[in-house]
Amino acid sequence: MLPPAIILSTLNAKYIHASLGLRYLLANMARHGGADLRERTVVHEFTIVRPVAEIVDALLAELGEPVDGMPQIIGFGVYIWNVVPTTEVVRQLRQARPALKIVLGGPEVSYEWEDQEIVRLADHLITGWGDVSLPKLCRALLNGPPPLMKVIPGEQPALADIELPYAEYGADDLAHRLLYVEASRGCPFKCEFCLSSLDRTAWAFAPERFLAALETLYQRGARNFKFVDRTFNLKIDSSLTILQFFLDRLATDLFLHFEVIPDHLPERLKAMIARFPPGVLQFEVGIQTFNPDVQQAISRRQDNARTCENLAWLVNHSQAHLHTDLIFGLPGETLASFAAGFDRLYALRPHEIQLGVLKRLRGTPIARHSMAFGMVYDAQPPYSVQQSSAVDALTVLRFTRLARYWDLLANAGRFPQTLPILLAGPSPFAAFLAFADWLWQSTGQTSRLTPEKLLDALFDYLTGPIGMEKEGLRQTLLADYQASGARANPACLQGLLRGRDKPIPRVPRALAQRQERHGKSAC
Ligand code: B12
Ligand code: SF4
Repeated sequence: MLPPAIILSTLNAKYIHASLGLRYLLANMARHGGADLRERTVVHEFTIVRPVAEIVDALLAELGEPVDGMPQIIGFGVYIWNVVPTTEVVRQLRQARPALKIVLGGPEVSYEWEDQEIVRLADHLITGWGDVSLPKLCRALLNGPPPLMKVIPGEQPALADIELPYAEYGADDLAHRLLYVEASRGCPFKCEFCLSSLDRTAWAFAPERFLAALETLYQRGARNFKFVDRTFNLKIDSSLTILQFFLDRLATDLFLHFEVIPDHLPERLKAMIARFPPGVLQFEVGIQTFNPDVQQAISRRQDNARTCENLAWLVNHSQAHLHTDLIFGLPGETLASFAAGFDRLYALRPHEIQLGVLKRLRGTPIARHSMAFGMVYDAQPPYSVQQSSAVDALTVLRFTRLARYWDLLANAGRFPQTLPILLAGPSPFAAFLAFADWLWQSTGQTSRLTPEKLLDALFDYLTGPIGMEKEGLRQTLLADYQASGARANPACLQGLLRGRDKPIPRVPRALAQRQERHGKSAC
């Protein structure tokens, strides 16, 4: 058998994330390149934790021995999470097989690519959409005439001219991975920290075609759908059509994830959301900031009052699991104004508040504020903000630790009874910041903090600096510990856990289903 002519590859953030982009490229090889191209194309995905040498070996093995006169192509999908190791992979492949044609694409190399080492090492780069341009480039590289340009702006066809990729999800993907699906591309909004702000508008795939593809996936057993649409609730008619599709196919293991804008939840959408049972819907709701001056500076249009009303409705009247996001370090945002925003959000009790630090993504318009707002960003991916005129470098580090601890203590859902005690007072943010500072001083750790260490730390902090009574607190911690299903023996619960012979049953679906989420830079 002939070795593949084209390998499509990428390094995913984790195994659970299957690359939707590569599957689009594969699905469009026949239509825009030719049936023969499709037959000779394979997808080979890795994760970013895999050692570079192993990735290179695996790709070389897949390419087989070079055959004279038979060109081969590798295309890499380059993203913020993989650009560093992918650069190394490309460097080593270049050395091992100088004749190999290396083509790049993906958001991380679509803007400000002039200074990127990975682009220098590659033969070609397609910026933006690759669905049509990659098959055409491969055809030219394999059959001539050779392309004249190294960097090719990706063609953006009508969505009707793009083959849908869902048949490319294999049985393993269906069984073990998140299935990314896309009802629309693009975003009409202009939030300057976000790459989608460059899109100008959103384009929707024809609903019949999209739903037919979902139906096939569903019939094949798919139950876990993660919509990558930038704003699922942009056009309410299509949101309703999609939700109705799933309402008609409710199954105990159905799970749907959507990114939504918080200030657009008309009654008919609410009515539909309310019909879903617990455990099915998960909404990722970007708040980012409640500070109107900051919102204006970064061109984020958000009605804060309506946002709060809608969140309150979702928390109190729907069964959807709510992930909310805040970004620290936006131009003009101080620690105090961020704290006020956090307190406002926390008061609404969403299930999770993800705390992210601003990143200056390549191509995003937020760069225009760097001078005026004293923004300093890390030059290395993910280009996190290091300081601004509103927050100094130490405050950013202090916040980063707080965010980590917040994830472990609050978002992980392990301390539902103890957390409100810890956050009591006029400002939950201030209370948590004080705890985070204390935890850092007493442990010097932000990782390897087991649930038991955290529990003992909470006990020491609340009975020490805060002065709470020990026995009552022990009972609260015990209840949280037992409900979480953990089975070790924290020091502060010595004597209380004896006689526990049976494993304690594992808990709420929401906790069990907690997954890595997008966060921060979306909606
Ligand atoms: C799924 C996803 C993730 C997953 C990871 C998925 C994976 N495969 O591992 C998770 C949740 C882990 C994630 C995390 C983050 N993400 Co994310 N994520 C996405 C999301 C929602 C969907 C990607 C997708 O499938 N898109 C649909 C496909 C069709 O588009 P595409 O991937 O861009 O592919 C097209 C082109 O790029 C091109 N193309 C792709 N590959 C190739 C290869 C070749 C050879 C060619 C020619 C062309 C080409 O052709 C494709 C078809 O047109 C996008 C937003 C979006 N809707 O796109 C953000 C997005 C990719 N993420 C982004 C960011 C910023 C992050 C975070 C930094 C956010 C944060 N938490 O702060 C983290 C980083 C994680 C880390 N570990 O460091 C940015 C990208 C920035 C960048 N320069 O890469 C995006 C664009 C969001 C945004 N609007 O700003 N993310
Ligand atoms: S943050 Fe959301 S609403 Fe704003 S531009 Fe990005 S995708 Fe669009």
